[in-house]
Amino acid sequence: MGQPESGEHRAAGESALPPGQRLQRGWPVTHYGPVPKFRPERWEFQVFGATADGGKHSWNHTEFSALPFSTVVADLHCVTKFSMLGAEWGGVLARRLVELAPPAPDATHVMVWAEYGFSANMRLSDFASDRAVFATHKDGELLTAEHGFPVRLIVPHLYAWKGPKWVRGVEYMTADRRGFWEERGYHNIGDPWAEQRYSYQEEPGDGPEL
Ligand SMILES: Nc1nc2c(c(=O)[nH]1)N[C@H]1C(S)=C(S)[C@@H](COP(=O)(O)O)O[C@H]1N2
Ligand SMILES: [Mo]
Repeated sequence: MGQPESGEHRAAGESALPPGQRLQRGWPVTHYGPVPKFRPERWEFQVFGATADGGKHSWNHTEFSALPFSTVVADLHCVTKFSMLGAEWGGVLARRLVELAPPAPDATHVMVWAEYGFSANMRLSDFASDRAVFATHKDGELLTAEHGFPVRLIVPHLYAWKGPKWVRGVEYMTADRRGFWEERGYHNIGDPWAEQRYSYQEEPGDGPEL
């Protein structure tokens, strides 16, 4: 069966568990490596790669904090099978950044880059979908350091590893390339509703050769 390009399987805020997931009370911390220290004077958010004007766009922390603020109610599904439902994420919509720093017409995918070189790739259509948000807040409060302060990505319709914490930039790409976990056995697309957990489940066309 074909997968939707950018699946919206239910209305915003409606709670349901994707197959194989269980409800988690509270909010565990899950990541690889240490929690980076935030240095506001050195922090910069960049959009680069295949941009429409060929240039790099960057925002310092003050500028990024002044971008239009939106909220999205969305769940978080970890591939290790816990889900957290109904959080309200506040921040900058990914599609707003796409408007401010548009991709070249031949850009098809993005790599979202975080501190220490962590990365996650996705289709530009997943990235620019309605509800993907660079969150600075959860339920009205600033994110804590271990949950990704100052900025993390939430892509509600993909597994949570597609949402890097401590994001520093977005690279527009004209061909797909695997990110950190996608190179290490996780599915290149990562739709939890289709249980796309592992790379061995990929079908031809789901991702670049491993
Ligand atoms: N930079 C970074 N972001 C990351 C990860 C990581 O290892 N490094 N892990 C991802 C995974 S697998 C999950 S489930 C979520 C967990 O977010 P949380 O710790 O806020 O619950 O963060 C994602 N973002
Ligand atoms: Mo995860």
